[in-house]
Amino acid sequence: MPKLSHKRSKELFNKAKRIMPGGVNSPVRAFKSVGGNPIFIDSAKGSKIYDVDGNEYIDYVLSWGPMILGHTHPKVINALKKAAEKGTSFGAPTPLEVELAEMVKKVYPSMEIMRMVNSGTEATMSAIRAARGFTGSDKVVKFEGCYHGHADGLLVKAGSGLATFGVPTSPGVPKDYARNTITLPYNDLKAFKKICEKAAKHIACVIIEPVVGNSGCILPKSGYLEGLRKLTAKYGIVLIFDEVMTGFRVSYGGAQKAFNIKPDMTCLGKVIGGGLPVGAYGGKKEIMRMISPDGPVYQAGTLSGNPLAMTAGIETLKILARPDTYKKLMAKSALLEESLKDAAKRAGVATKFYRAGTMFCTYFTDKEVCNFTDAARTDMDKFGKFFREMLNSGVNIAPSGYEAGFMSLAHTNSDIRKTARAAYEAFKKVK
Ligand code: HOZ
Repeated sequence: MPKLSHKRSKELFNKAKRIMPGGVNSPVRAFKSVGGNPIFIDSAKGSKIYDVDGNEYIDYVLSWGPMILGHTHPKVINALKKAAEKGTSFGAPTPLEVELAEMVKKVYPSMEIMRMVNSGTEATMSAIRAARGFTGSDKVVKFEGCYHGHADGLLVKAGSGLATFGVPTSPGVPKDYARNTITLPYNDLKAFKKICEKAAKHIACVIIEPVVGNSGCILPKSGYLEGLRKLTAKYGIVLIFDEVMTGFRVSYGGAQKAFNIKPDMTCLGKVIGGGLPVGAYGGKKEIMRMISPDGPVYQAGTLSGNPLAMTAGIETLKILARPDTYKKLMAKSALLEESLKDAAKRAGVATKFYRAGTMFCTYFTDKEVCNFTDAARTDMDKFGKFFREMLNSGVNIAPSGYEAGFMSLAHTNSDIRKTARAAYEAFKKVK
């Protein structure tokens, strides 16, 4: 297949490198671990994105998850146009934020009280602050390979953004902060039990991606999340589900619905902003009533509850609430799974494919991937080659073997067939 031209993207990347770190505003976008130059995007529609050189790609990055309806959904765009004409930011309450919060609570009843913020990073750091304020303890337990945004203290063994570049923990995080973060292997209940027995009174909370989306797509072993729930309840530790990625993706009600676990607190982002910058954190009344001005734990934001972001979220959730939406999303995701597994098998390349609802990942390995160590042992060189072949065939997957892929409502069976054909050719070259 002839190579696609990326002339304009290359020129822009060279320009960008002179003015931004690595030429990007978020590290994984720089393509460093997969080789080549990032493509600069001009526009997007439905399941496709278009780069500045006029190339078309079937998109499985979907802005790293939020575009579950597909890009530029007319209902979202029209509502945004109307909302923009009324004002883009007021720094004051609006009916929209109440409407979105009520819509979210309907699907995530564990979020009895919630607050809107501007990103997943803000949601997780604020949830942890609330848990610390509530318990009076400082320590946080997180799991290797789980990413909870880039707040100090959470950048410890934090999966994709760091793992892609081989840095387990970021410099610039004071040792005193990192000291309060206890990191354990994911899917290892014994390790968690041990730490509870040793240090429960110092632990404010446990934060977890219930399905790890920042080391590919790692599923919880049967009984693992239930075990965490039981132990945290026993020891009075706040259990925080970081559903920024899994929310509305693993199922309509997220991982908590799919695995039937009620966390004390939940963080959302991505999908609930319909492609605009949004995060939300919420949970049990008694914890959330600690937040200012109800309580003493301070957290604020000029753009929090922004009317445009709320509008995009509301329109997205309205469509997600339709009775047939998830049936369609799950059928498309299952078809992609079946087609990619079949392509790898026919090409004779060893891969493991994992899927949780509309999130998925292909690892180049013949061994099961149950935690970050397993993910790091998979063949990332093969992944890089596979990525480049797919891109050249017009299929955009995440530029890191530590990231998940996503399905949208806009993907057609023909997109999926084209993806499977491209994957078969790419798998043959990778072998
Ligand atoms: N590692 C981030 C998502 N899991 C990357 C986000 C971005 O570059 O936009």
